[in-house]
Amino acid sequence: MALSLSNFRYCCFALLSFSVFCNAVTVTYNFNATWVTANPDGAFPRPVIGINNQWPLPVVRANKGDTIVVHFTNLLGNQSSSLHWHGIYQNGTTHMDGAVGVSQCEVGPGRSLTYNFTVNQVGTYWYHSHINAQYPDGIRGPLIIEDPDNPYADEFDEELLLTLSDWYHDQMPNLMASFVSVTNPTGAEPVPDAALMNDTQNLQIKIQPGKTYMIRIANIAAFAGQYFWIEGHTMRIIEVDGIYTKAAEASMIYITAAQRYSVLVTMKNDTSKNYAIVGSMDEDLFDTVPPTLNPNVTSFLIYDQSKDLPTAALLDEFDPFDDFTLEAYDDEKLFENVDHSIELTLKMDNLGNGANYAFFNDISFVTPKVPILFSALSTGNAANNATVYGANSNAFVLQRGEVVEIVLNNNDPGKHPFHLHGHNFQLAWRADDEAGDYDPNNATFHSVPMRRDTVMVRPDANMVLRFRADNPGVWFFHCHIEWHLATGLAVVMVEAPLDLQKSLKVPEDFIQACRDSNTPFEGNAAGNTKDVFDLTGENKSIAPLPAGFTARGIVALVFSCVSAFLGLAVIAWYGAAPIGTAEVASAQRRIVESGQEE
Ligand SMILES: *[C@@H]1O[C@H](CO)[C@@H](O)[C@H](O)[C@H]1NC(C)=O
Ligand SMILES: *[C@@H]1O[C@H](CO)[C@@H](O)[C@H](O)[C@H]1NC(C)=O
Ligand SMILES: *[C@@H]1O[C@H](CO)[C@@H](O)[C@H](O)[C@H]1NC(C)=O
Ligand SMILES: *[C@@H]1O[C@H](CO)[C@@H](O)[C@H](O)[C@H]1NC(C)=O
Ligand SMILES: *[C@@H]1O[C@H](CO)[C@@H](O)[C@H](O)[C@H]1NC(C)=O
Ligand SMILES: *[C@@H]1O[C@H](CO)[C@@H](O)[C@H](O)[C@H]1NC(C)=O
Ligand SMILES: *[C@@H]1O[C@H](CO)[C@@H](O)[C@H](O)[C@H]1NC(C)=O
Ligand SMILES: *[C@@H]1O[C@H](CO)[C@@H](O)[C@H](O)[C@H]1NC(C)=O
Ligand SMILES: *[C@@H]1O[C@H](CO)[C@@H](O)[C@H](O)[C@H]1NC(C)=O
Ligand SMILES: *[C@@H]1O[C@H](CO)[C@@H](O)[C@H](O)[C@H]1NC(C)=O
Ligand SMILES: [Cu+2]
Repeated sequence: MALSLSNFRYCCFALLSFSVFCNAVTVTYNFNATWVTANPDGAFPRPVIGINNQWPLPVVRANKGDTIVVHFTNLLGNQSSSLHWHGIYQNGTTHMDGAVGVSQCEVGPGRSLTYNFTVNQVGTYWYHSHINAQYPDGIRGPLIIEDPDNPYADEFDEELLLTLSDWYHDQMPNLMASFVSVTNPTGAEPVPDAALMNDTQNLQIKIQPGKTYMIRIANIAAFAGQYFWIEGHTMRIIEVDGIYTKAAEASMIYITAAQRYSVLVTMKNDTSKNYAIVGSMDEDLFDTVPPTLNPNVTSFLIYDQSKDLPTAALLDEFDPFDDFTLEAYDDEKLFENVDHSIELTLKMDNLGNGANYAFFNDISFVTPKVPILFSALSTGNAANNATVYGANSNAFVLQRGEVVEIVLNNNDPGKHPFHLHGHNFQLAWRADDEAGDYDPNNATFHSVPMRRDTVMVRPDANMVLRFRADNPGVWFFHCHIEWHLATGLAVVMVEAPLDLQKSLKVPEDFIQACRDSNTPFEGNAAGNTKDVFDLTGENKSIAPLPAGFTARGIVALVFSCVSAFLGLAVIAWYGAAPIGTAEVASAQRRIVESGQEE
């Protein structure tokens, strides 16, 4: 890390105008993405994606007001990459957001580009690549913005940082191939092999008795939310996803993939014992729990190195703190007058290849040919019409300053942690499990709601998020379970595109990344610059299954395919075709073919 000399000029200028920015500097990192070998759960070493031949990844750290510059080079050799700064608003720099296909083109092997953005926010964040379900292979790490004016500064002595995550022994491209497959018609997600804390297990944390620590906890997992508690100690929650909260006591918290918490923990004076810190992956998320899985990970608060490490007590049930009850520290009131309400209905279903996909309003997101930001910048006034972003982009155009509400109905029995880029949002309402679709007459609003950037909707239930469209840009809104993003659980907010056209100049290295990867960077989603309402040739999702053809039928088919009577079974299916509809027969044939390709 090197501090740039240009700080001086910036600082002097700032001194003349707003002294508050006087200490702002540019924090510069050179990051090479490289393959390294790691063995965080002690099972066996595997290739992981590191930075500068190092894994776990370096912590990116800056102060409020600083500019972060990351010279990023992809030295992986065999995969494209990018870096997304999770929770950073990128106000004025939406092209630095790192989401491939949304705000930038992929950084191909051997290619470089420079991320450059100013952080006028504080708190606990993280960074990860945002392409092809890649980050669970290792390219994810903490990003901390220190606050010189932390309102809780007088209440703690020291700061600690802990990450949580899930860990797979296999690499993502292999796992993706088996997940998105006719042989997995129910869409059962690969179950992690282990839980990690700070990218290891049994971490010993030496603490000083009597002191109070602010512990930053970031779940940088692919999939699993974790229950988190510290035996013998209570936590006071003071921050969620970069937003200070009124302090709230909790004995256990639930941290979904991509969420962060800061908690204050006061250590005992008594040094006669050490204590376990426990993370426990939420097994409700897993379709089947392998008998060998240990969902738990332990670290230890070390009061006295000479004393034993305790064995964590086993709990029969989990009773975590409900983050809906938190209040924002700054007392920002619930936005009452909604200008633009967007209803999103979530479902999981099969497409014509027999694999399982995720949908919002019956659309499964597919990366468009032209990254959405580039379409917004190059389609003139038509950028205000969502049509130009393509049939599978699920784009919503927002006008500057309007209060936007997302009503999310989860018609799926799974829990989903949703993340909005470019903003935090108010959690106006969240229903209990099985509540069904949103009913405004049966919802309770808090006058000062909790705000954050990632929040979980409960199974077969609903929630309502609100935010102000005060940040022109192109912002992904998606489930942060990487399996679900990869199968389309996303929409895109195109915020004030005509303002972007006036104010934004995309740097040459970002355009070069498009050229290098043969990605068109002008025109509508199909790359059409002449008639932006003609989307011929756009990327689309796989055609749906013919009506009446179910996942259950596919399971039966798969079993018949893998049986020893493969030939016979196929003949039987074809033979049956005349008495079914021709459509069904052809769908079956396609599935048989793709099954055989496996
Ligand atoms: C990144 O890789 C380049 C090319 O191999 C090398 O010159 C440079 O020193 C590397 N940077 C870091 C920080 O490791
Ligand atoms: C890319 O290279 C790494 C390191 O050699 C290897 O482990 C990995 O399987 C390769 N991945 C792909 C998709 O080729
Ligand atoms: C980062 O962006 C600022 C503001 O646009 C610019 O002045 C500076 O030169 C950029 N730094 C780098 C290293 O590109
Ligand atoms: C966890 O790891 C980060 C580096 O990734 C390090 O800065 C931090 O101190 C570690 N936390 C503890 C409690 O050891
Ligand atoms: C630890 O000792 C200090 C100093 O005597 C006291 O102020 C504090 O309340 C004690 N803490 C606890 C948790 O008992
Ligand atoms: C993991 O921890 C939970 C909570 O204490 C407990 O119920 C469960 O039995 C533990 N599982 C294993 C495999 O130890
Ligand atoms: C969509 O188009 C881009 C090229 O711009 C391509 O890289 C990508 O793989 C396509 N995606 C799908 C799902 O077809
Ligand atoms: C967007 O463009 C399409 C195609 O030209 C048109 O049918 C539709 O009415 C337009 N929508 C709006 C809101 O202008
Ligand atoms: C309101 O929602 C709760 C679940 O959140 C449900 O039990 C109750 O029946 C609903 N009441 C009405 C009037 O719909
Ligand atoms: C972006 O900056 C503008 C002022 O330049 C401010 O009004 C707005 O609240 C900011 N938005 C976010 C999300 O930080
Ligand atoms: Cu999900």
